[in-house]
Amino acid sequence: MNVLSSLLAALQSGRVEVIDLTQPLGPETPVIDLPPQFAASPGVSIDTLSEFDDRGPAWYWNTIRMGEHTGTHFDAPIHWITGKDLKQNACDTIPASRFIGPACVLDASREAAEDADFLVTPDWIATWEERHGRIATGAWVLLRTDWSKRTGTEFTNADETGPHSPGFHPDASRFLAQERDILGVGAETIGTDAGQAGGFDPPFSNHNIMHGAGKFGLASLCNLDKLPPTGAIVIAAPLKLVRGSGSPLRVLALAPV
Ligand code: 23J
Ligand code: MN
Repeated sequence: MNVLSSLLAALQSGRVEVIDLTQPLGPETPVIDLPPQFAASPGVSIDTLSEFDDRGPAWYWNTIRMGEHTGTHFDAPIHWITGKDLKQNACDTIPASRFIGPACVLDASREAAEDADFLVTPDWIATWEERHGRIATGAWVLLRTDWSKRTGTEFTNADETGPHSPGFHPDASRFLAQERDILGVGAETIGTDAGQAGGFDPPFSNHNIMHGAGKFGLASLCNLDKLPPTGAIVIAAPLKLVRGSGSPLRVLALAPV
């Protein structure tokens, strides 16, 4: 059997399962809360064009309106000033082969439960690699924090000092972007940066460093607790928006059962 017929047989017999890493997308979807001097991301709005009525007697359909960076979404390098002049940096120009890669799942759920501002460091990644092997070529590096199990104010987790959610220390973003050959990083939080990263050097360090290196981001993922540390494959293909800086998308993992 060739590799694709083997894969199909494994999917159909249940030896490989499809895990949906995507949150529902609708008017209730939370959006990033930036400081008031910056443009706000609008929430999702959905308006019905017709629903088996005068406007369309046999069909139901809606219009959708939202920011590119809403819900479970993809960040392209063109999103950030550091990646704005790179080649093939937008949703419509990134080669489709770069949307699929092996998943490395970094489980920081225990640390994030103890400290909402927990940051992955290069040392912490070294410990992960001692246990699970070197981060694979072309990997999607997914940070499990169980943040997707939170809702409402627990998810945003803001106080008078701003949002508090886990993420990557700037040195960890640099390590992953420069010392490993990855597609990008994914997080369960509203964006790929830690809640407090607006005050890091550089601000929003993960965006700054990853996108400057031509790497991608995946935000608001879920079900990372259902993935093995290594061995799954992730498919994360954004809409082919012309000059798109990002896009909501369906993120799927293929995992051995
Ligand atoms: C704009 C400014 C800052 C951030 C973001 C967007 C995101 O997190 C995003 O969705 O890319 S941190
Ligand atoms: Mn984004």
